[in-house]
Formats: sequence, C-alpha cells, structure tokens
Amino acid sequence: MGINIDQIAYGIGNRDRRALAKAITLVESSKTNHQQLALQLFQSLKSRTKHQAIRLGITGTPGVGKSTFIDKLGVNLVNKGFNIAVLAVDPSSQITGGSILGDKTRMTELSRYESAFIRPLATGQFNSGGVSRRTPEVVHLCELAGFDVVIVETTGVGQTDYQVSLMSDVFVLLISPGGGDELQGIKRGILEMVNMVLINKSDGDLMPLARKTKSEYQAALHLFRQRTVDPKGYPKVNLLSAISGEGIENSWQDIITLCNWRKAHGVWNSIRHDQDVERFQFEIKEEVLSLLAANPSVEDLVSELKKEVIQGKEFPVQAALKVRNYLEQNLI
Ligand SMILES: Nc1nc2c(ncn2[C@@H]2O[C@H](COP(=O)(O)OP(=O)(O)O)[C@@H](O)[C@H]2O)c(=O)[nH]1
Ligand SMILES: [Mg+2]
Repeated sequence: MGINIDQIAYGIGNRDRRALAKAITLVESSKTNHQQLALQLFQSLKSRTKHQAIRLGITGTPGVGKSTFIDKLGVNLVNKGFNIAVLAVDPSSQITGGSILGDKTRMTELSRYESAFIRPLATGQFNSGGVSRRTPEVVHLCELAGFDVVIVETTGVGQTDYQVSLMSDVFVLLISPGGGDELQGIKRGILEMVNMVLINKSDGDLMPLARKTKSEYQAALHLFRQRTVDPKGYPKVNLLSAISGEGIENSWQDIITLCNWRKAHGVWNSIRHDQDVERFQFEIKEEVLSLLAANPSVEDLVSELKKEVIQGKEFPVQAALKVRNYLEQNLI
C-alpha cells in the first residue's frame, strides 16, 4: 500500500473522514515503517495546527448507559456547532472479536451527523477494556484534526481507567442508582481519578434511590483532599438520565466550568504536561521490554529462570536480579 503522508495530512485538514480513518489505522499499526510514517504525519499536522480539544474520558460498568449518554451529549454538542470525535469500545467486541455493532447502533442519533466521527477502538495485543497502547495517539490525532471534543468510552477493565484518565482532560464516571453496596464495590482508585460522577438512570422509580446515591458519593468524595488543579465543588456528583436527556446540559456546563477554571489558573497545560511525562515513562518501559523480548539470549535466560521460579529454585525477585545482572554485563 502506497502511503502519502502529505496527502493524508491535507485530507485531515479538509475534514476528510477517510483520510482520518487511514491515519488512525496507521497510528494503531505496530509495524515499524507505519510508526515512522505516523511520526511524520504528527509532525506535518503539528506544523499546521496547535488546536486543542476538550478530551473527555467516560468510564463505567457495561450497561450503565455510557453509549446512550455519549449519543445524547454528542447530539447536544453538535447542535451547538461543535465537531465531535468518539472513540468507543463495545465490551462484546472482546468476545466476538472486533464487532462494534452494538455500540454503533446505540449511537444512532449522533452517527447521523456530519460533524460527528465515531470510531471503534482497535482490539489487539495491548488491548484490555478497549484501550490499546496507541489510543492516546489516536486521541491526539483527532485533536489535531480539529475536533472540539474528543470522547473516549471505556469499560474500566484492568488498568484502562488509569490509562484513559491519562488521556483525558475531564474524566467522568457513570454509575447507576444503588445502595451503599455499590459504593463499597467500586474501586477506590477510580474516585481519586474522576472529575465527575454521573448517576445515570435517575428517572422513574429509581429517582429516590438516585438521590440517596448522590449524597453517598458526595460524602465519599468529601473524604479526599481538595485537589489543587480543580475548583471548589469538584469532583461533581450529578443526577443524569441519559435517556430523557435530563442533566446533560447541566453536566456539560460543569465540564466547561472546570476547563475554563483550569485555563484561568494556569493548570490546564501543566496537567497535560504531567500526563505526557507519565506516558513517556510508560513508553520507555514498553520499548525496553520489547527490546528484551526480541533478544534471543535474554529470552532464553528468562524462560530458564521462569522454570526455576516455578520449581521453587529461585525467588521471583532473585530471578529478576539475575536478568538485570545479565543485562548489565552484556547489553548496557
Ligand atoms: N432508565 C434508563 N435507562 C437507560 C438510561 N441510559 C441508558 N439506559 C439503558 O441502559 C442500557 C445500556 O445502555 P448503554 O448506553 O448501551 O450502556 P453502556 O454499556 O454503558 O454503553 C440500554 O438498554 C439503555 O436504554 C437512562 O438514563 N435511564
Ligand atoms: Mg457502550
């Protein structure tokens, strides 16, 4: 396949969806020559634009209403004149091997609009919970392509909440109304990451329970130290009915207030810089590990040591130190 980077960059600048789709495929590719081309593409795009989007991460258990929410919020934003990119994952795609139909159909409204771009996240080697190693670059690509809001939907499997929080300006947790048990079961770490908790399905008979859940979450979040990068009152806890649309505009205003406050207080960019450094460090580890995996003598040593660990002849830490010693003597 002949790939013309200038042509793709030009197409992206002209809002050509096919050019953007091609670019995403390139960025997600693990082939070395594709990675080089992707780098060229980023350089080309960065020389043309400094555009920043609002990057929105949405997490919550399957069935809580994330896709319904994104569909409604997206339509609301498109009607305000914004361009929206959605990078979505369908939990069933892990099982069915890549089909995103479930989610596509659930964003039926939004997908009708010219100014909305909905894309399934690649499933692959690094995939868990729908986030791949290159998803942050895909988000960045959409940003450089001029989208005003880039939304990433994840199911929070494994480490994905953390990863998505690193690629988001605003990280939103959707929960459904439930008793205190719900709060007990929630991973504590996530409450430290989120900027907003939306209690979805706050409608019909669930309304009283939703209000109770709201105060429980407010109380739980109160126990955390006020973040210096957030204004008072954040993380927000709001009631939402994605189906009726009740609470969507209100939550969007809270997102805007948070972003504007951060820009006015000089923390908008510093948060992004911190995220970039984290990502850099993560990538170093990945690169070093793949370098080691590609070295036959290291691989032999590692598989030998693995056996010894299993047989109880080596402690895990001791075995790792042996690998380190080997590297010091032979590679570095
Ligand atoms: N009652 C009610 N049901 C909702 C609401 N939002 C979503 N649902 C329903 O919950 C189910 C799962 O929604 P979906 O958006 O696919 O959840 P996701 O797995 O988190 O993306 C669907 O049947 C929706 O119709 C809501 O605000 N109220
Ligand atoms: Mg979904």
